[in-house]
Amino acid sequence: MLKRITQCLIIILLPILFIVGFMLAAQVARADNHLVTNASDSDPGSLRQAIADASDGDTITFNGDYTIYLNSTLVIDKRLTIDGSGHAVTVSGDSGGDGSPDVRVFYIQNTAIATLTHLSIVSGTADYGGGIYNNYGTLTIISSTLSGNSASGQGGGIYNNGTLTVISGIFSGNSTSGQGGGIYHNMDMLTVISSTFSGNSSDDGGGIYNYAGTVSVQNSTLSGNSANWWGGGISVWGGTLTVISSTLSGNLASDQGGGIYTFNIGDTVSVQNSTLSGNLAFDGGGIYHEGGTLTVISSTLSGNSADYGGGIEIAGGTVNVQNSTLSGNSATGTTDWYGGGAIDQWEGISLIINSTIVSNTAAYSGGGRDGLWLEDGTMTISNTIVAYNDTANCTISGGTFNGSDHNLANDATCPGFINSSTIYLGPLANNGGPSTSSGQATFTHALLPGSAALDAGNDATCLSTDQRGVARPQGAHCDIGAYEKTQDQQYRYNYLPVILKNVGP
Ligand SMILES: [Ca+2]
Ligand SMILES: [Ca+2]
Repeated sequence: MLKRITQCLIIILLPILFIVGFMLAAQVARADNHLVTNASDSDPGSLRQAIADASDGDTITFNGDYTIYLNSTLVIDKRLTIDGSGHAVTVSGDSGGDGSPDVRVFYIQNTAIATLTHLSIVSGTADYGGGIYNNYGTLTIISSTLSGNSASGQGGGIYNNGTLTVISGIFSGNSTSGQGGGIYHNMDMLTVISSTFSGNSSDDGGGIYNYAGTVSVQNSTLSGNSANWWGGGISVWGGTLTVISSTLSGNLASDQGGGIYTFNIGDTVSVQNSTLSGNLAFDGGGIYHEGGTLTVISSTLSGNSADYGGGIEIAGGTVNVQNSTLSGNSATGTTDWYGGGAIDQWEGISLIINSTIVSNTAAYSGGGRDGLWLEDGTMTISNTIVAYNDTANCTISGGTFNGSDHNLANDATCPGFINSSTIYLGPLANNGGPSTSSGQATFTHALLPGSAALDAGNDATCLSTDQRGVARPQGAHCDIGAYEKTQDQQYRYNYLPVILKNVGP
């Protein structure tokens, strides 16, 4: 009987074992590794030969540090990983390495699912996508650098038509005379995570240009990028842009939108837990918004500068500013056209809730226009501090201003506001909250003991947390502004002088 059972098991199991063994062998075959053993562009052992030899699903690695000067573009048309980890691998579009770029580096076909990891992609040049052209493929770039690539048309670093994911990427010194110094993104999906864009340049969208696609920028830094016209950091023409836990600093647009430019009526732009600082433009130093919907949540705009709209220029559409801090922005234009240190609203609809708008300035020779300048459209404000903005917190020269819901100013220029001389605020500082790409939280102005903003908000209209994520209300009621003071902080501030007194010799 036992022998019978054993025979049966063998008859059943053997074919299964054969099939499993065959599948494993096939899988091993599908995941072949190809080793690049030299820096040549055509010999056996070259990257080009490895790409030609590779089957779908294979991986190419390197056995040393190589700088590969391409004589023509490398084309990827299959599922393939090129992995330079463990070595310094540079793939250059400069044929002959004579310092003069000649060809695009990578072309990704629509049949490709490509991963490029731990590579430097440099000195490529083309009409579209100097470093990489993604022709409706799926491309993932990890821990790689694109630098010094250029395009005469669009996309200095990358022209992307497909699905592109960039993780821990560095884009530096890429350029185009058209749109998208770092990346030109067309229609599809672009996700940028933990990456840096610096010193990229274009006419429109110094760092990133989004044409009607979906773009998500997370935990990333865009600094020192520039545009001859629009969007020093990022430019949006239709589509969706979400900026989360990121930093846009020191970007320049010679016309509109130093940090971000958003123009089209279909735009949906959201800036969350992010910092825009020291960006510069002619119009809209931090952000220029003309169409669609812009939402700024739990973010700080500081030290941005433009002739008008130092922090934000609202030229149309809808703008929501929630739990955000606009501090130390400046409108530098002196003639009658200019002003709006924090915000200039030319038209459109704005809704500002639980925000702190302080220490902004305008150089307008007629005086005023330092904080909020409403020229037309509708501006509705609640639970917000607009204070210490040089000579005038609000300048209303047109439109409809709704300011009667628990707002504070330290002058009488904002209709409906409570005019208070006791809005005690701490300096712009890291007062906690979720971390951003800078390694710090977005900066806020703390409420100091005795501030008229404490427990003076409207519990029915205040937001459920403050800029830092602290739940509202703390104490009896919501506080006014972007910062809700906790009881612990009350204790610390009250007793700090006593402690200091006992520390001395
Ligand atoms: Ca060359
Ligand atoms: Ca409170």
